[in-house]
Amino acid sequence: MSQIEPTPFTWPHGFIWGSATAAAQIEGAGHAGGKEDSIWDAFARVPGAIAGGDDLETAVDHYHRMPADVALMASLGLDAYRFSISWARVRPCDRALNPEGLDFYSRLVDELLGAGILPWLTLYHWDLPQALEEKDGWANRETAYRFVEYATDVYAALGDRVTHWTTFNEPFCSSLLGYGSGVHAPGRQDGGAAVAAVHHQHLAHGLAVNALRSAGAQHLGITLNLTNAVPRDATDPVDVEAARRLDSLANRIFLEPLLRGAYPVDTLHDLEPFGLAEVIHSDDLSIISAPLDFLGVNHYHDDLVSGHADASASDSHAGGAARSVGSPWIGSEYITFPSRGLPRTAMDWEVNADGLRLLLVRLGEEYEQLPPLYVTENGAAYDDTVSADGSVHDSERTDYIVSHINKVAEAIAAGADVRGYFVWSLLDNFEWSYGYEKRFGIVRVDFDTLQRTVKDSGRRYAAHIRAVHAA
Ligand code: IFM
Repeated sequence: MSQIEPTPFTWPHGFIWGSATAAAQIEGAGHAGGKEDSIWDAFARVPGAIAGGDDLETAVDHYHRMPADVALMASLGLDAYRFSISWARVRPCDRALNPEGLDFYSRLVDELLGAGILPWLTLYHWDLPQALEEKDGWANRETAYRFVEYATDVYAALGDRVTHWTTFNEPFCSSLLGYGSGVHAPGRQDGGAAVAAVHHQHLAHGLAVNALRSAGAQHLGITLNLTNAVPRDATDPVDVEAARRLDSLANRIFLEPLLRGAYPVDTLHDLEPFGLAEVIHSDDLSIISAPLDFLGVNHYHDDLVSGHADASASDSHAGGAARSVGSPWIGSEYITFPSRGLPRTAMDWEVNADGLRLLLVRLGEEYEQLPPLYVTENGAAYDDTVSADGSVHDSERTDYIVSHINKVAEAIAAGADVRGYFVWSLLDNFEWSYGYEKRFGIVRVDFDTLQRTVKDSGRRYAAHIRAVHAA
């Protein structure tokens, strides 16, 4: 039995309730309809890279089950569905367009609109075409220009029907983790490549915002996974320094170029050995800071941080993988994550709903140019049990979601301009280097039969949406 009740709250008019997925995690059809390898297909072939040796070839077969999945979304009463486009499906071999791949997304958008669901499109959720990685991927500035060509193609095909466009999802993971600590595709461990990837993704974002804006797009944004880096002991300079470094590399290296047109001075200094200054060309930051219509915030947990090696470190991580303490991109010998004794999800992430409230409020206080916020991902993995009758009573996930929604309400009451909430995820799916081991869905997927079953958390979320709309 879940324990936590929604706090009575008058949600702002037009507040969007949605759910999110990503192409690589759900679509399958890994090499069908003209799609070729993304970096994740290639990474999955590296022995030991993915738990259980899992791959993305079938995933949860959304590619073939799309109309039924949209019907499921409609049955939950979702206002919006946040999905991503597979670049390797649309432009598989670097530059040639694959009309069949694009057509899948066109059909998806029509299906969503037919069901009264707002399509919320993300252009890049980590799955670079392998053909581009073979030309040095995001470490190569040219990839930013290829991204704009791809974004322009997608806009030309869908811009008549899709209103909300996100350039990148969690660039922290696809740059620093993918190129620096190697726990995400393409699995590189090269501090210089990681720092170049950050900057080239920023550039790709800014160029795409300008291109899509010129083509007529009106709701353009980016999604970041942000954390509160809380020093374990605010009077201990070692802990304070560790928190500063994490804040620099997880938050400000993204927020400040995008919102203020400059890298933080301390970040530039920390990353000097990795050549950040050298990859920045003269007009880049004015391109990167093109005005945004929204900022997506993904949040699962925040971090208590220490600079002491013995501070009972955990492996929790903001955004999808175990943190590599002391890996080249972090530029710090020790950043550790002491336990606060809070409950943990199956990812070993602490449950601290108040961290979401703090983050949303803090962003508004710290950034004068902050556009409206959307919580574009929030949710939890737990080891679900299927009852004899096939139902899934996922009370921990239900409580997690309700408690975080309550904190979004508190943040709005405290002045944060939050306009939507998307639960991660609609479906159990491929959780990157964890393979199919971790279940985030509010809908269970039986990975053998691919049958979908709405969990209690999905029913509760649907009831919440109904109640808000009825109020
Ligand atoms: O599954 C991921 C998603 O792709 C990006 N944000 C975090 C989720 C959970 O790890």
